[in-house]
Amino acid sequence: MNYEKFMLRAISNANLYKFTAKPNPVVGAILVKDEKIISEGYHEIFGQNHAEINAINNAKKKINKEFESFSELVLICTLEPCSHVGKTGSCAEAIAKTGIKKVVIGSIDPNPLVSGNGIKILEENGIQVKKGICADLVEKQNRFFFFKQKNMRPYLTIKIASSADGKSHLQNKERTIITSEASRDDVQLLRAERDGILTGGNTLRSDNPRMNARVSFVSNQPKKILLSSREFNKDEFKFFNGDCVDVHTSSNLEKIINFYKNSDLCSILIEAGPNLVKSFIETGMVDEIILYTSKKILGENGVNWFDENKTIENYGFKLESSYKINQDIKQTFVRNEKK
Ligand code: AOF
Ligand code: ZN
Repeated sequence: MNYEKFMLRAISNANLYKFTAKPNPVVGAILVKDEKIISEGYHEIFGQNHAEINAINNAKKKINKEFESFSELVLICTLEPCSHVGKTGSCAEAIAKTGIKKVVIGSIDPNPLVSGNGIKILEENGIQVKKGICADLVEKQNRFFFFKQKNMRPYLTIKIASSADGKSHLQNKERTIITSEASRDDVQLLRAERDGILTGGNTLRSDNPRMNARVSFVSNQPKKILLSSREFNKDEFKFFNGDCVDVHTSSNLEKIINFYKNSDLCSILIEAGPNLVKSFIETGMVDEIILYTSKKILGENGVNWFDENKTIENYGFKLESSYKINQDIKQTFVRNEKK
């Protein structure tokens, strides 16, 4: 059987649910009989059925029509079926119960709760397991999830909007809009793609931001995180807006990020002012910086993003991609050493 063909289909269709499955990985499962697809299932919504369960339930509708017994079917799944009972039951146990005899897996699940244990359950039940089909693609499409499990902390991205002369905003002025509407729409996508969004008390007070992902499709919203040692009245700020916000009063940034090591969050977008951004970069924990630069000049009254003679490159980042968004330039920098 051409496993790769079905695996590529499962990987590609799983991705359709990336905004509603997050912070869970996207996962796809296909049941095949003699090169023919009997059913498919995907992890569509965070907290709901895993892919394998959806594929099995969809196949049950065809039993005694397109096949007689699950033992005739091969299960192709992009990620190792889970062994644990989480928000839903264990997929490996559910697969074993059906009588399926062969399972083909894309990648091992890096989640320490599962890693290798799902395969163990399958094999203990006499199921033949083949693994490692297109594993690199599964890892790539779930890059934040894999990063989090390997590094025991969320992937950190800093977003910066800068004037042509390297400034963040005008001194003693409320919100300064620097980049174009198109660039600001692009930021909404960055927010939708990530699991958390973090800002500081200064940005909260000067900009009164909402910091939700305003996109024109259904997306799970990033969890809001605020760093502020000062007291404030929640009713005065749009950031709270009935949402459950994590407020950290500590100034120990490593400790704050490590707080998320056992959470669901696999990625956090940091949208803050120059002081907090600089402090984060200095921790050495930042993985990516996305810089939007406009043609506007803020001049002498502008506040610099970085100190004189400091650039993103000499903080240890390298340019990965750049392109124009109308008159603005978007550049993505990643940390020099490979994670
Ligand atoms: C699977 N199939 O479709 C997915 C899996 O909180 P829960 O119960 O939804 O479990 C989430 C964990 O399950 C997630 O961290 C990852 O290890 C695994 N995801 N496993 O067998 C799926 N989405
Ligand atoms: Zn599962």
